[in-house]
Amino acid sequence: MITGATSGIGLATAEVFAQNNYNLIICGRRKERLIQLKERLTTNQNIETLVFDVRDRDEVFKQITSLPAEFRSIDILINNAGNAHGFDTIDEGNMDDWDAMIDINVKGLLYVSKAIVPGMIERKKGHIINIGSIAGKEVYAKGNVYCASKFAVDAISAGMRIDLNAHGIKVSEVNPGAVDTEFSEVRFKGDRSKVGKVYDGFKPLLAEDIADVIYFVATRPPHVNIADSLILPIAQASASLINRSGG
Ligand code: NDP
Ligand code: 8X3
Repeated sequence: MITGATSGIGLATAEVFAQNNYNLIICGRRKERLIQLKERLTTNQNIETLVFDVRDRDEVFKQITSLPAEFRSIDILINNAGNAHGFDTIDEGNMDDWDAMIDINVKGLLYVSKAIVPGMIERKKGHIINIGSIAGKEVYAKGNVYCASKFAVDAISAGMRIDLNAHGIKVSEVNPGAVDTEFSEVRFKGDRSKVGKVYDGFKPLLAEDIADVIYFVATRPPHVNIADSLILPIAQASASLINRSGG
């Protein structure tokens, strides 16, 4: 099950797993995109779509419990849905943006996990892969609340790993640096003058690069857990140091 499969990293991840014949549950708010993706990816495997906003706790549970019987035993949960909203100093931050980041990136991830983890515990089997960020390892200027939401993902991942240790459930975290997706469109609310500058002068990661890592993490032997990983474009040395001399 992949949340945020309508775009970017989640979509590329759905493609990789589909190519490898996994049955998939693809989730997001944009229903049309999910339907098209299902049509495009379906070959021999089964693909189910679930349309819900991860912020809506009741809807999260309603949708997940409505899954047909053959989809209820979720083996791998990829908690990917999330975004940055806004890029402001703390005094200038928009409180609706703060709510969105905390409600989606943190609470949404918790709601989805809460709906799925008890089944994994019952089956004594499962793998949760949380998509964090370099922003969950280092704070950068104007990153404040987005960084806080991803630091929370980092803490929740470590906490899950401890609490689920006795149940044989793997918990992994994949933390990308700059990836060229719809992420900056969302962060800058479609302002092309700002979006266009984010990847100026260097080659960012592609969603496919992260999808490959997620697939690798998900397909290690049963005794191996890649607990944490940080993936950067070669031009990026830290959250705030990117060599933009690449033209
Ligand atoms: P995109 O904007 O391309 O994709 C975001 C996905 O999240 C979409 O499928 C969107 O689906 C889904 N989503 C957003 N809000 C909600 C919501 N309220 N309810 C349900 N689904 C939601 O960005 P990325 O692919 O880059 O982002 C994926 C993850 O990777 C995020 O967690 C992001 O923080 C993280 N990340 C991204 C980096 C980057 O540089 N791009 C770097 C590090 C981490 P829909 O709108 O249809 O609901
Ligand atoms: C996305 C990467 O550096 O824009 O999580 O915060 S960054």
